[in-house]
Amino acid sequence: HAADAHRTDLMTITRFVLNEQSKYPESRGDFTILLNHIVLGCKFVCSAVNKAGLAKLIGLAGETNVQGEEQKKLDVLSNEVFVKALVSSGRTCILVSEEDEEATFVDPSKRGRYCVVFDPLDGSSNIDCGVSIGTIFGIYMMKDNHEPTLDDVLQPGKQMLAAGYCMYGSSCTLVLSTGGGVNGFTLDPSLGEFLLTHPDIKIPKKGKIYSVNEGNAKNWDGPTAKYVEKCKFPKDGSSPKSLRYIGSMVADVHRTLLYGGIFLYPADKKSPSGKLRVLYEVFPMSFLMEQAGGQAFTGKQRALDLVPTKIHERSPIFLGSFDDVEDIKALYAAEGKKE
Ligand code: P6P
Repeated sequence: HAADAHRTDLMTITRFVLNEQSKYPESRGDFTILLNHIVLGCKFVCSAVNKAGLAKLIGLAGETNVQGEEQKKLDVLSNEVFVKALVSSGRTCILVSEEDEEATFVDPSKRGRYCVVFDPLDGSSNIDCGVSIGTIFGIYMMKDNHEPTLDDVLQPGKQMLAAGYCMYGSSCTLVLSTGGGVNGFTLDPSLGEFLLTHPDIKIPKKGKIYSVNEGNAKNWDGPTAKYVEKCKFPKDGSSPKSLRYIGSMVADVHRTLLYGGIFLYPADKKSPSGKLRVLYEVFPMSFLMEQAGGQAFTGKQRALDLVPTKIHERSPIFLGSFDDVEDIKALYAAEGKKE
């Protein structure tokens, strides 16, 4: 009867955030308005992603659609939707998107206090084969109303007020933290509302899954290679971990959050800073992991302590169950002592 309870509780994401907001009497509801616009973007992208296959089928995608317009690629469309939704919220001042080389500085007439960093459709190369993809976002708040500069978004992840992702898969699930734990909401298409379905998510302290692209093994550094070896051939007589790697960060992180284990995108000889982007992939997912009782490590430091110098900077990342990340931290520390 849990589903019925959700129906009668009707704990929508908007009501949930309003409840959170009521803890801050001085707040003027700006964050709730901002979040509502992010939720609107997610609903739109969810509908577009679900139609993508159909669009291809009836010849809408690719060259032109029935109106003779050029059918936009989903990641370009998603980016436009989020930029428009965030600007029109009147609550943002800087936007950093994976899709845009430069940051967007919102016109003073529409400016608010929040800086939003986001990947509008991460993993979009997986759309054609139906693998789950997602939107990832993080939110900083300007300390005062000085003229915004890039420095206002080149902040360590621990300065984020909130972070989340929306996964477009068999269902549309939005996972969010505003600093007081992690909650998951599932879109009920018949209501057009995200309902609370995963209250207070906590990641298991230790997991049985490791998640890495083994195809890069030739290029790994010592500690990563040693750690993966330990997962496959444990010396302490415990059973080997299972490998699960989807290749879409939102899907791999969502499974890690719910089932436990560790997700790794290490540096390697080809990409010394790894592949994943600090502001709108590493930071939001690290924020969520810490809020859920896990941790996130770059190979050198706590991921949320990293201070980015460029908006599209990359970093290696090891995140997930507290004990599993602790194990790889020990291997990097031992390596550090040797140097
Ligand atoms: P690789 C998708 O392209 C992405 O940006 C993330 O979603 C995913 O975790 C990673 O790249 C996969 O990269 O090199 O393993 O294919």
